[in-house]
Amino acid sequence: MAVVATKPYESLTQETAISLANELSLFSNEAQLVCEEIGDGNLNYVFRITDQASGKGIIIKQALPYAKVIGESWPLTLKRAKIEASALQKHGEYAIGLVPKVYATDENLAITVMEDLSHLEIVREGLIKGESYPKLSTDIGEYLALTLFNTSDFALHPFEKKALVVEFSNPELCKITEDLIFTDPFFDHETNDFEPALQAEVEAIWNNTLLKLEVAKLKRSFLTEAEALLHGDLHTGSIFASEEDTKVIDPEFAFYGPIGFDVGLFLGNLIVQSFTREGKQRDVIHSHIHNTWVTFSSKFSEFLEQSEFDLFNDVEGYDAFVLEKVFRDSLGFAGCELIRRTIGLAHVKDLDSIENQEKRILLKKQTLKAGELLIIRRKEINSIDAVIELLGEIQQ
Ligand code: SR1
Ligand code: MG
Repeated sequence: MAVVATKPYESLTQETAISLANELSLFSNEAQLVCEEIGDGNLNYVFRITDQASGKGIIIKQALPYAKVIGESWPLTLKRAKIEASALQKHGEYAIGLVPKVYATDENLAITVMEDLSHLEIVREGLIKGESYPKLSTDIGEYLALTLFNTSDFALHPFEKKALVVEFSNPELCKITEDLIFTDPFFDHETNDFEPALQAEVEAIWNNTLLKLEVAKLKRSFLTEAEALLHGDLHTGSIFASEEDTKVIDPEFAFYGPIGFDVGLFLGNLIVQSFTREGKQRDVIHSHIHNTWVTFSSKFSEFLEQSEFDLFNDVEGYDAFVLEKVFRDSLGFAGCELIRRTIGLAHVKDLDSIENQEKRILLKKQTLKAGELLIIRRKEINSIDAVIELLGEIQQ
């Protein structure tokens, strides 16, 4: 992989992105390159460069020195581009075929040049249209087990693991999560954004001291537990898929944190779909919720049994203890994700695109209720089936 240190930072344009692709010799001399900016996320530019002659493409993703969703008033470190490229490579060592290939990086320009995944679709968009992605939960369950186990103390020498903790120190992006997922939605904060019809539910959250105590515990886990190299933002907008293929993108929030955070964010985003769907369509999502946990936990426990670094892995009950902690953390983090995606700064299209106001508000209320119950009851919910039952009770 080329690591190029070229000019000082400047925002790419479609023209300069093509020049860069030529400089990197990623296309033949005969290539007829065209470029479009396709980024629809909150933070970065994404340029797709295609050779019209061969149809071959690449992606150049560039971090902006501020959060695109807010503007220049919210400055943001460019170091996140390096974190993202390094996390794609580290996770790609283990989750083979489940992350895009990185062709080049340039720290000065804050870019990652990578595989074009245009033949796939962003999972959030597909799910909203009713796609079922039959391989999604098996692939993501495996991705989670492979990346989280292999970057943890269960798989690495303590020196190697602690060096990675330093390499992936990502304070500014973590602060976004600390604020937007764990703090602001639970207080009357200016970043919050909710429909007036939810005022009573939102105020009930702000006044719920039991809920806030549990969120404080979850935030403390996020702040202090350096268990594994997380993706850090594993929602359905960070996954490309088709019927056959799944690729996890966008790990710019990567850092060493609690394993349940990645699992919980993914489950939380599936749970949103459980609310927006009905009948058999909803059953598809419930199978994905079930299968994500079953695939992740069975793989993780298989790996744990073979771990060379933890002499306690044969001790009766240890495996169950580790997985129970991850399960309960996951439920709590999923709950926080559900609440922040409904009333915080960064919403999800799954809910916001519902045109019928009555229906949209009802589903948002249900989503908030699920978030609250997952957080508060996470110590009593004993299985993934019990999570699905809880959703059913809220949906009645
Ligand atoms: C200002 S960033 C808002 C959200 O977008 C990212 O994808 C993360 O989920 C973050 O919380
Ligand atoms: Mg993102």
